[in-house]
Amino acid sequence: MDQKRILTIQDISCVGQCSLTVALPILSAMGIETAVLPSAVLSTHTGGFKGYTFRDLTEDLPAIKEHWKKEGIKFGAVYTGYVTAKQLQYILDIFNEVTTEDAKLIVDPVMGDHGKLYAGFDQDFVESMKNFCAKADVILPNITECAFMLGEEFHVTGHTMEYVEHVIAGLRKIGAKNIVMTGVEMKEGEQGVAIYNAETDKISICSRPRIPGVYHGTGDIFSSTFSGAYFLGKSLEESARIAVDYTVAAIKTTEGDSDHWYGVRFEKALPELIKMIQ
Ligand code: PXL
Repeated sequence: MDQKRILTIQDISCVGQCSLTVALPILSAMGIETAVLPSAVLSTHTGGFKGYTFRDLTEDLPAIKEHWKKEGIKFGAVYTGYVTAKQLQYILDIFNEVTTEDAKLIVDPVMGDHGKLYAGFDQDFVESMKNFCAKADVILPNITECAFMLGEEFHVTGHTMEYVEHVIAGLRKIGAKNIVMTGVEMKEGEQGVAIYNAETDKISICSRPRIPGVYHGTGDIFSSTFSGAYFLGKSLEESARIAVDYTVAAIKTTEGDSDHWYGVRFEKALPELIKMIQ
């Protein structure tokens, strides 16, 4: 069986343009066969809607893995997003038992943004996620998630090179290998990512002019695009650059559209993504 497929594990927020409803179309547009494992099903995401439903699918994970094993199904990479603490061990079992030998584990440690943890996440989860990140080939935390994993205060801006180096050193101490930190603002009016390449032991920065406003779900757009480009064999730095450029293109589709507060119209920018990876 052709095993060149990626597995992404995160929730389905039925409405809200985040997690699986973003990852699947992005990876598909990049020409990648994508298998999905929903960690939970929510009526909407938790970032601004009230009274959402939440169906936890944790106990389905082991049986799903057993079925894939029986069928001889394997994955060339696993990319994880919004998951629960108990699922982390099940996900490691999946990674150990149903992936090809050279498979990569790409972890977006989804748990917070803008200096706060998302609803339902606590310090215990942060500790579990730190252990999980140590098993990953690449981690994709935003600056809030970095601060929580280091047990430090969150800085909105003023991310000097010394600060970036300090955070990367802290994450490496936890056991992280390759790191792409998002939401880095080193220069006034710019925003981007800091990339630590474990092979070359070098840090590089990729930034673009900052688009004012708060745009929900852009972390998932970034991580999905990064995972796709990396799975296609592009370098860490090139994958991060493509992901930055597509995220910016996706934000531009929704710039100034206050009616569309819950996500960005990334679908409109998919033709640009297809061109970017050619
Ligand atoms: O975008 C991250 C995310 C994923 N899934 C759910 C969320 C969020 C952020 O709020 O609520 C359910």
